Amino acid sequence: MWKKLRIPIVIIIIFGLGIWGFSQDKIKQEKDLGVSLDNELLQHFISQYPDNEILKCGYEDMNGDGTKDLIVIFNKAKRSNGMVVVLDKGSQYEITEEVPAPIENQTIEFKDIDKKPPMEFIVSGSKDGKFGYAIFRVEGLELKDLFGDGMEDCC
Ligand SMILES: [Ca+2]
Ligand SMILES: [Ca+2]
Repeated sequence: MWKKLRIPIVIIIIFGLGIWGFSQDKIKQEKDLGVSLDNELLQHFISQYPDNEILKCGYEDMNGDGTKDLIVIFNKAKRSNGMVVVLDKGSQYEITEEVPAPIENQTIEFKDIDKKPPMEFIVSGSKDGKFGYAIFRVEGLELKDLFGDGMEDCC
């Protein structure tokens, strides 16, 4: 009796673990990115940077024109990450210049630090246990680094 059942049970367990692992991956991916994969700005980024893994996103109006824009932190090469903002200009999307981004534990926080539009954002992260952060503002297609500490150690 048990001999006959053993193989089907093993198959069911392996198959079940596979589905569970896949669904966990999907949940993790969507949760970690900070935005859903079908976001149009994210899709635009993917079309322009097809080979870069996306690590973290932030979805807010970053240039004060009333449309939400997308901050994207992505992998460029081994231990080298970059960040851009995809701006939603209504009829078209524009991508800002690229700046270096932290290697690990990236977070994006929105804060209007000077109480004047547009909203600023704070990027923090680490590399080999060294923590750093910087405050950015989108000016035109430039990502202006307003203030920061330790970014050169974590990017
Ligand atoms: Ca905007
Ligand atoms: Ca501001």
